[in-house]
Amino acid sequence: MLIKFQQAKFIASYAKAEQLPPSTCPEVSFVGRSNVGKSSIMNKIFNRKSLVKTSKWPGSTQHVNFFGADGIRNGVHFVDLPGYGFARRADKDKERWRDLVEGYFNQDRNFALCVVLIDIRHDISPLDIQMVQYLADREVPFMVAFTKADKLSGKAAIKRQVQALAVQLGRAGAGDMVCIACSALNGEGVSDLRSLITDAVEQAYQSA
Ligand SMILES: Nc1nc2c(ncn2[C@@H]2O[C@H](COP(=O)(O)OP(=O)(O)OP(=O)(O)O)[C@@H](O)[C@H]2O)c(=O)[nH]1
Ligand SMILES: [Mg+2]
Repeated sequence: MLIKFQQAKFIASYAKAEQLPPSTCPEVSFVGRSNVGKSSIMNKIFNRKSLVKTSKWPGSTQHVNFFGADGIRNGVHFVDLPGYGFARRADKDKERWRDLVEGYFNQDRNFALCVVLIDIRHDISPLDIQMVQYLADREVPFMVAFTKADKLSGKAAIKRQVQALAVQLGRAGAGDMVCIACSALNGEGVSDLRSLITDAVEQAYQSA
């Protein structure tokens, strides 16, 4: 493995988009509904228990958190973003989410890959569709990871559900995209995620 995922380090946490430093290497970001497991899958990718802060309660990640890993050219940054669709969230919090997430993607940055996480047990939500279309509009390379695959029983059920959800995304006009199942609990799909991330970062270096 080129990228030294296991030696990833916390870099910094930003409460406002304008505090973000210019990007210095390809960035891999994680987006999705609040509580879908963004921070958890990052820990699993890094093979670390709690480098990235997670919680049982939605709204755990409130800032844009940067992590870094070496091993590939000038390195790679991983970006943990706050989640969307937290129903009880106040308008002020929603505004902050918009400022942070749209603020991040609106900047002129080296976007290698955005991993959109969607719970494998639920239908695709309008917010997921909006997110995917938003990334497509901005030409940010992205893929979809259906998470919490451990909650379904058996490989056949997982495969069927991945196909069904991919069809839902396709029907919504989201276009073609890589879709995989993963789990932060049992590690399913994590090695595939690591290779997809590595390829995307290499691609970003080649096209820079
Ligand atoms: N069974 C199972 N639970 C998971 C998985 N991934 C995350 N969880 C649980 O889901 C909850 C939320 O996980 P987080 O990683 O904090 O979710 P998040 O998407 O970062 O949430 P926000 O920061 O609030 O947007 C925690 O209780 C996790 O233990 C998974 O793959 N399988
Ligand atoms: Mg989080």
